[in-house]
Amino acid sequence: MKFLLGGLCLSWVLALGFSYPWMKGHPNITHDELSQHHPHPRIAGFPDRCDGLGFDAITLDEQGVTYFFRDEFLWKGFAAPAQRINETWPLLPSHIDAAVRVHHTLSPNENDRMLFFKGDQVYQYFGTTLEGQFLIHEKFPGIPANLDAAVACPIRECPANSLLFFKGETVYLLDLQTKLVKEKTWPQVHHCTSALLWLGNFYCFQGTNFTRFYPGTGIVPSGYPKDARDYFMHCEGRGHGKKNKTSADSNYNRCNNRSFDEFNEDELGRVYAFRENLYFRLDTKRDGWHPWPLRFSWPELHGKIDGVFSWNKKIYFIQGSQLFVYKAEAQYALIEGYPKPVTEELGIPSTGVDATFICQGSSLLYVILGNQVQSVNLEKTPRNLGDGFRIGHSHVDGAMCNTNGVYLFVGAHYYKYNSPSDLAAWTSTPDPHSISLDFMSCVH
Ligand SMILES: *[C@@H]1O[C@H](CO)[C@@H](O)[C@H](O)[C@H]1NC(C)=O
Ligand SMILES: *[C@@H]1O[C@H](CO)[C@@H](O)[C@H](O)[C@H]1NC(C)=O
Ligand SMILES: *[C@@H]1O[C@H](CO)[C@@H](O)[C@H](O)[C@H]1NC(C)=O
Ligand SMILES: *[C@@H]1O[C@H](CO)[C@@H](O)[C@H](O)[C@H]1NC(C)=O
Ligand SMILES: *[C@@H]1O[C@H](CO)[C@@H](O)[C@H](O)[C@H]1NC(C)=O
Ligand SMILES: [Ca+2]
Repeated sequence: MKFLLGGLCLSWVLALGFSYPWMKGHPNITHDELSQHHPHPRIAGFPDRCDGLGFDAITLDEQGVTYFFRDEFLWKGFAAPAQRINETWPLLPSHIDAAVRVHHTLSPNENDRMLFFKGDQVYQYFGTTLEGQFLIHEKFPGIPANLDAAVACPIRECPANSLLFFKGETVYLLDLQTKLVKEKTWPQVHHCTSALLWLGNFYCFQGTNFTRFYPGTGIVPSGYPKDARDYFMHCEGRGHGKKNKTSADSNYNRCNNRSFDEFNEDELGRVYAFRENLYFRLDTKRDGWHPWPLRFSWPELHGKIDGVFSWNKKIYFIQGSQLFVYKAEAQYALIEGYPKPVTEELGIPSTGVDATFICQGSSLLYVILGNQVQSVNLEKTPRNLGDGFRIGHSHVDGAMCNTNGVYLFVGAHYYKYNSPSDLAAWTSTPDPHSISLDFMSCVH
């Protein structure tokens, strides 16, 4: 998937030969095959996904493989040729209306199920096993038959685990916990023929066109619609393979052992790695990998981040002398008045910050400058740098604390300490580990 005008395209990434786990869905396609910029072979009697006719439904399965459905066919992943639906799901009808992978972590019997909608019926599968067939209005009271599209909105992307259904002008938001249905009309998102959540981003497809939207508001950022053939698949003469970059030095290549600027885990469990103007989402790794521009989540942010931390349901970014503070709800929103000078806000220097971290449940912010770590109690006013300590690294790129401990990121490696006090009391530097192997799921 691509975003030129500040991004890259799937076919371009494939052309650069990103290693296999970059995305799922083509386990039988080798690295070398992906490196060649050829569209998939056509099979007589089977449709070509590049014909511009769009899809009946798109969804991921419980392993993170994306499926595109049309008529009695499906395409598995982003590059494979068409096959018949009944080869994978023998009892599923053709010409489905909508498909969705349910996230319902509080209800294991419903979590990670695939639901297929057709007419007034809903088919529930776990993997390829049909678990039941229901009437839509019985399983989901308030949701109409003959849907256009459906997409799941898990708790990290929506205030509650929800399903979004599209029919004509209307969007139906079903809260899976309370079973309440809200109806919305979103002027920019309607008549979706299929819908998809991929690595934290929501898409409404209208035929081969698609728009990205925010599920809380239905707002579409500028630049849409785009043509799915340039982003979600590999089509001859399409895509954007012309960028003058090599995979070896590209910021986009998460596996090249180049440094990252920062890492952060927020209070909703969203984990990010930041590199220049891009971020990777780590908690969605089972669904694949893709670099996104910062503005996809934080429209006001551009360029290298010096420090990031989450505290009090907000996410804080230090960029040079400026501090950006966002409300960290399902969708991030810049708090009015920001950015503000970091020195006034946090009492820390306006230059030289290499990394910041805070451990959940604590209000003690750690600021790393060179080999010095100093702390600020965010609950005190005025905020001032407290006592510091030295660490055994002359420079770190980024730092993060989560329930497992404190991680310092230096070049291609990270060093793990059990706690801030463990870091303060260091006598010898722990063994370096590979960021690309342990954080970015790269295989070598
Ligand atoms: C990969 O190909 C082999 C042989 O062609 C097949 O048995 C296997 O099911 C395929 N794996 C997947 C995940 O499609
Ligand atoms: C799938 O459908 C095709 C066409 O209707 C049929 O020829 C084939 O036998 C079916 N395969 C299975 C596994 O049901
Ligand atoms: C797709 O988008 C283009 C503009 O980018 C528009 O001209 C075309 O009518 C759209 N097609 C559909 C099916 O909405
Ligand atoms: C690509 O970049 C290289 C080195 O920066 C340069 O020599 C070359 O001319 C560029 N190619 C194109 C097509 O812009
Ligand atoms: C990155 O580092 C890992 C671990 O040291 C190594 O196995 C791998 O080959 C390196 N990758 C590249 C692209 O240099
Ligand atoms: Ca549809």
